[in-house]
Amino acid sequence: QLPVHALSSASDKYPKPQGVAFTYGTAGFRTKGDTLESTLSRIGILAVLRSKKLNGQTIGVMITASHNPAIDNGAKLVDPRGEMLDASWEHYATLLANAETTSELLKVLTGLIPELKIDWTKPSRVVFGRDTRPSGEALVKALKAGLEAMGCDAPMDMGITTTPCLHYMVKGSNLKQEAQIKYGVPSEQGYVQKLATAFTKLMKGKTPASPLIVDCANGVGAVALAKLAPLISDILPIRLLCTNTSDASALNHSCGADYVKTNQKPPPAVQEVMEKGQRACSLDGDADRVVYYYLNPDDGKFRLLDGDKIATLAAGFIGDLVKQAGLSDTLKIGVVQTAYANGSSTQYLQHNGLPVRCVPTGVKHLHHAAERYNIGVYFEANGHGTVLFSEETIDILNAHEPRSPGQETATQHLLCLVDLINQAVGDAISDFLMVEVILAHKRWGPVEWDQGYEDLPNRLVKVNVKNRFAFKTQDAERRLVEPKGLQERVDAIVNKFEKGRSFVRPSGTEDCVRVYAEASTRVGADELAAQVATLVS
Ligand code: 16G
Ligand code: ZN
Repeated sequence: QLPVHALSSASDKYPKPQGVAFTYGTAGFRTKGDTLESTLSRIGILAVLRSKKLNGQTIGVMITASHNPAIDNGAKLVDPRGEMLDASWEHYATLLANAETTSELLKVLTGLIPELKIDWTKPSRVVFGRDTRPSGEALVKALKAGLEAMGCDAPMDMGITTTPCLHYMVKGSNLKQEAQIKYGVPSEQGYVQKLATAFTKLMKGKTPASPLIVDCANGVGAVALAKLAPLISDILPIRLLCTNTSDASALNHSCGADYVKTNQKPPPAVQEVMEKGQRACSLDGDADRVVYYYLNPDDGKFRLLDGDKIATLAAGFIGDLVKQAGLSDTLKIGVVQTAYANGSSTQYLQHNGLPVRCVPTGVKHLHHAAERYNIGVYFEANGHGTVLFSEETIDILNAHEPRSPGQETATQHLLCLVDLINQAVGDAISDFLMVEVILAHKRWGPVEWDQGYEDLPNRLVKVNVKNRFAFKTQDAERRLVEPKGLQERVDAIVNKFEKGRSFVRPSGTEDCVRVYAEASTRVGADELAAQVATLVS
């Protein structure tokens, strides 16, 4: 059954580079773009297997390296409901990518098909897209070679698109016709239209907002916003900055969400035009992550409104709508964070009666935990996140018979939010539109939003170690179990600092260990991070 001949020639055309080991990690494969062709051809093979295994449902492949420099690239698979590839298959991705030769690849495949109980007669459907990186084109070619060799039925090329748009596509493609009509047309145009319509409905009767600055990281977000922004310009004027996608070296360079979060300052291009009190946000290179910020009207100081601030804003607002709709006994809201969430944000949420769960770093962990609530709000501090409404919740909202005009309006707002907020994965654009809706409804500017709680000073440091795999964690990465005895020594240091908290975890994307620390003062946080880092290195 295995098309040995076609697979051999595809594999010969894209030989695996020697002496490189690929790993399908937290964000799929990620490394220098020019080393990834063989990996992409094999992702093509795996995508077909995954689709056949799931009865011909559409699988997605996204080619991107997100916030990394332009020279990097990467790829990840998207499962039928628009979520990340099931963790149990990550291992097969790594296995295929590391087969040294064509014959080894065929051997691995020959073993996998019976092991995974794949019915070869099933159809396979795959949709793929890429960000603006120059290596993307060659990687698409390699991917197609793998897909074709496996006899994939007409794979769909979305061209240059954002990661969340690809996830939206995959989810939409797998819906039955009736559900699809409600969801929206599975195409880029369909997605843009869906967001614009929901946003327009939610902003009805609200005074047009003051202009929002959006830093597109010189990436694909600029392409997407060039289509969306004109549709909503009379409700929300958007000033697009860092939109240069023709100069590859500009991507994520001195701009973007990661720059802002890491350097705790606006990108130079934003700084130049930003006025005190004006709100701005920065996307990352594939537009699945967003952070807000502004300059304090009094002293001009930079103030970051990160993923934690977005989560608290969203959870508070949605919680109020649920109450106003008369559904607070029926619909339970929960917030999911990681260990990186600022301690103040967690305290603030708990104080406001919202249950909070902490899970390991990485979107897939947050997403799965958020699915357990009627309404699950999840954000990483770095700006990855979204709000999930369960199927049951959507049914309850649709069937709800409001007892007052107030209940009616709140219910309609909640249903519009389901459309505005990407239900497959976090979307920087959809997320900032949600923030804009909330600010407009509350008549808040960034200052009022920021007033909820004050972030504890914090510090993140990277420590190079001999073997990061020697560091094993538990309790959502908050405690080390190995190397033995190290956690006790971390605890002893932490105890010396007021409001001190610190944890050590191996990175899932780089060869290093990360140390996070927070304390009641700036000096304290820096000192705590430095002491724990010394202990680890
Ligand atoms: C990946 C994750 C991101 C996480 C980061 C942590 C996805 C789509 N991306 O980029 O959520 O914050 O890894 O990186 O899951 P680290 O393990 O190197 O600290
Ligand atoms: Zn990203």
